[in-house]
Formats: sequence, C-alpha cells, structure tokens
Amino acid sequence: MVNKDLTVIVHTGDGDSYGEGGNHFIHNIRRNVDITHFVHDNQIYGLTKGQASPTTDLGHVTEVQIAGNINPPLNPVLLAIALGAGFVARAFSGDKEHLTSIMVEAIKHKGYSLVDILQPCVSFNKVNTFQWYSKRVYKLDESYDPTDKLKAMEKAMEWGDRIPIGMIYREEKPTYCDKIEFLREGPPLIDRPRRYTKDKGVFK
Ligand SMILES: Cc1ncc(C[n+]2csc(CCOP(=O)(O)OP(=O)(O)O)c2C)c(N)n1
Ligand SMILES: [Mg+2]
Repeated sequence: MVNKDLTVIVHTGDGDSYGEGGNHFIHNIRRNVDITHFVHDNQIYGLTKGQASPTTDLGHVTEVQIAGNINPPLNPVLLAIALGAGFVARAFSGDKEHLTSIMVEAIKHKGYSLVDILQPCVSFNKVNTFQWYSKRVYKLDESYDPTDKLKAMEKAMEWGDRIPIGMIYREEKPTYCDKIEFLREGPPLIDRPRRYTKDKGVFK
C-alpha cells in the first residue's frame, strides 16, 4: 500500500473479494492503492464446498440454497466502475491469450486494477460450466471506447445470453502513494522517519 516500488498482485476468489473482503474491495478502489486484483470468479464459494457467493446467479440451486438462490448477484464490474476504479476488465479462463494480454495491461496500470476472471469450478458449480461461459462471452473490439464512463457502465450491465469480455473502463488517476509527498519519494523505511506538518495537513 505504501511502497510504490513494489508490484503487488492479489489473487482471490469471488467469495473472498466481494463477500468476506467486500470492505477492502471498496476502500482499495476509493484510495486507488496501486495493486492488481485478479478475481477468479467461479460464481460459487468453492473451497467451502459450493454455497452461493455474491456473484451466484438468481435461482442457482446449491446444497444450502436448496430452493434456489433468492438473492440477486452483485455486479463487480459495474460496482468497481461506480466506485471510481481506473482499470476494470473482465476475462475468461477459456481464452488464454486474451486473458494474458488483459493481465499484462492490468499489471502495467498505475493504481488499482480489477480483472474479474470468469472461470468454471468443475467440482461445485455445475451451472456456470466451461460450455456455459463459452457460449456467452464475446470480446469487445476496437469500436468500443473504454474511456466513456457511462457507456462502460452500460456495458458492465450486460449479463445473460451475451457477456462482454475485455477492457471495460480505463482512466488514469493519482495513486494512493502519488497523493502523499513522503510516499512519492519511496517507502517509509526505518532510516526515513516520517514528519508531519500540521499546517499543510500532509505527510512529508
Ligand atoms: C474471513 C473468512 N471467512 C470465512 C473463511 C472461510 N473460507 C475459506 S475459503 C472460503 C470460500 C472462498 O470462496 P471463493 O473466494 O469464491 O474462492 P473459491 O474457493 O471459489 O475459488 C471461505 C468462506 C475465511 N477463510 N475467512
Ligand atoms: Mg469462488
């Protein structure tokens, strides 16, 4: 968070990021902490054996949601754009080359970047299978402008028979470290004690 010299890559699940870690998701975006966040979104709590996660579709039957999931899913891409994220993309594990190029771009981006990666959970999600995703995903082409926020929000809301993958929203903005003069120079090492100047209200 405070070391601009590090390249930080976070790998998490949909449950971890949008459920248990939802608070961190919101505020890392708001602060624009310079991390790359890859969410392996299989629309299920996999490790704990298949309960509905925040991205599980409505009506999805699990061993806990026996009559079908009654809660509508959270839309992480739309939420990230609304929160002010400067890099929001969606990818599919079945298209390795496309996923790789998005991952590279996300790592290069200065500031928080989200890549929501659709990927099957072969053990505990028998609904959103490889075939289910393959049939629906389509790549955004050059005619799509990822810098138009309202258009990006519209694109982010596409979910169902067709699901867009690619760079959905992009905007350059100061990172958390950029906003603090002391951190712009480097990490807060032991031999670089922090000074606080009250008059300016900033760390120096
Ligand atoms: C704060 C907290 N609550 C609950 C757990 C238990 N837990 C471990 S993994 C997991 C589910 C993770 O699901 P997801 O993030 O979607 O990853 P997946 O297993 O599907 O890849 C849960 C609830 C935990 N580790 N930490
Ligand atoms: Mg999961």
